[in-house]
Amino acid sequence: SASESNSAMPHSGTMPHMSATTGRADEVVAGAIFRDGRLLLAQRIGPPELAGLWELPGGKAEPGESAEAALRRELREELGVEVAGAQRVGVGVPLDGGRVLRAYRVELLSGEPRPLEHAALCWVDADELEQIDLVPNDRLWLPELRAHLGR
Ligand code: 523
Repeated sequence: SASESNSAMPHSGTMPHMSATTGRADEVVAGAIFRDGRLLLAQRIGPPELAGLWELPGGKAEPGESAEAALRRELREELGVEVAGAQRVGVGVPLDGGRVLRAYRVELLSGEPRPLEHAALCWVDADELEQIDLVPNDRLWLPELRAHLGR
């Protein structure tokens, strides 16, 4: 296989979170959709420790899938919308299991977001973003999200 023949990345076969094609840790992608000075947040249903908290919607990229493709797929599944682009926002967050969580600004092309896999959705302005209970990882992106909202 490609991974066995490439000595620069010999371990991807035994490290399921590593991409055999890029040698980078697989991602969990999270999408920041802005509209009319507001940011879309989604309320998690689970697991219990995250249920009720708000996040940038997204999920695990598939092996070999680009961040932009993963965002298109995940936001179609979770919100029923079409998005494009992938502009990094804030720090990457190492997760248990070796993946890295990264946020990206995406542009809403079509569809009105619906909570197909979340408890609810909301659009927050800069003041509301400060008040809402975000999942702990997503709080790390507050400075950049605030800046995108003009604060
Ligand atoms: N986060 C997170 N913030 C955030 C997302 C989209 C994900 O902290 N905005 C974390 C939560 C989980 C991990 O990343 O620890 C995977 O996210 P999840 O559960 O939304 O991804 P899925 O839906 O692809 O995962 P499975 O249900 O396991 O397939």
